[in-house]
Amino acid sequence: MAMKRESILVIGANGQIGTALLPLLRTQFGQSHVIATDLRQPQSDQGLFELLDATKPDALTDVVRRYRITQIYHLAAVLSAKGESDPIWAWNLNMQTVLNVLEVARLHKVKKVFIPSSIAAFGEHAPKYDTPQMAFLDPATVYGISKVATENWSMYYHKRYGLDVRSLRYPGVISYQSMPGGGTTDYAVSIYHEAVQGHNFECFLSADTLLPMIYMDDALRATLELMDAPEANISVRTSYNLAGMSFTPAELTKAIQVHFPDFVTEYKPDFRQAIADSWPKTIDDSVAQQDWGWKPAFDLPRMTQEMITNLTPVYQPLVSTL
Ligand code: AKB
Repeated sequence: MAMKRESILVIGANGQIGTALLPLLRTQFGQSHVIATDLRQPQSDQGLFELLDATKPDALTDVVRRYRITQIYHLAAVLSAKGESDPIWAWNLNMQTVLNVLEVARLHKVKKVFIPSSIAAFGEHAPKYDTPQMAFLDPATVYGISKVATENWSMYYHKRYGLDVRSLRYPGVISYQSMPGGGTTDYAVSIYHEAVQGHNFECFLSADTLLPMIYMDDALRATLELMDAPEANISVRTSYNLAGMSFTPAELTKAIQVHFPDFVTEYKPDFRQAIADSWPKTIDDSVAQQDWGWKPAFDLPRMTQEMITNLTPVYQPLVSTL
């Protein structure tokens, strides 16, 4: 297959989504056409990398010009739980990076930009079940507020300047490639790490907290399918609702017990419970289905099988020497 002559910039490449997305982008566009950037060096170096603080417009401009960037994936953000420890810092970091990306993309005629949003954009006054694409957005966290602002800025840049910005409202993303940091849905990743090590798990949400989640393979496929969709199909310029599956910590524990019957979860809800309670329980993503054919492939049992299969070898040497 002939490589597309694009030059792709990934901001926040060491994060949960960036780590898993980079290999796919490098396969699709070619090793020398994907530039990974982050505040810190990656743990393993697999391609072009630049240190970049995306809060600095000059530094971002320099990378975009030097590599003649045609597409930007902006994946750096302070997540829901961490953002609450320092709201003004979280707001400044999330918004400065978004505004720099949009403005530098506009000035340097970048063809396409991806900036994710989140289920955290919803709050108290959105319906909790089958939350629709168009719902009232009154988020409870600074992360959620920054995502609503990001959605509106993206739509503004599209309407005013014709910038092709695309976005998904990610549910909690579950993956084995790296640990997420600072999210409320992160319990659903940590639980697998404990289970494969033969440990029990202390959950910071209550047993019956139903939340929308998605397996990383589905989240990445959705991202690439959205970015590949013809521009004429994109009817939503704020951010698309995206559904994978919804489950509670108790249901996730049961799915893990199919593989590890002695596995036990203890429940000790903390401040993250109120954040989870402010979010949707299930998502209506019918607009994404209609516009660009979205359909998830992973349910809870299939994802659990994959997580355990991929994480077991990571801990095998440790477990067998105990
Ligand atoms: C978080 O929990 O903050 C994130 C999200 C749902 O956007 N995983």
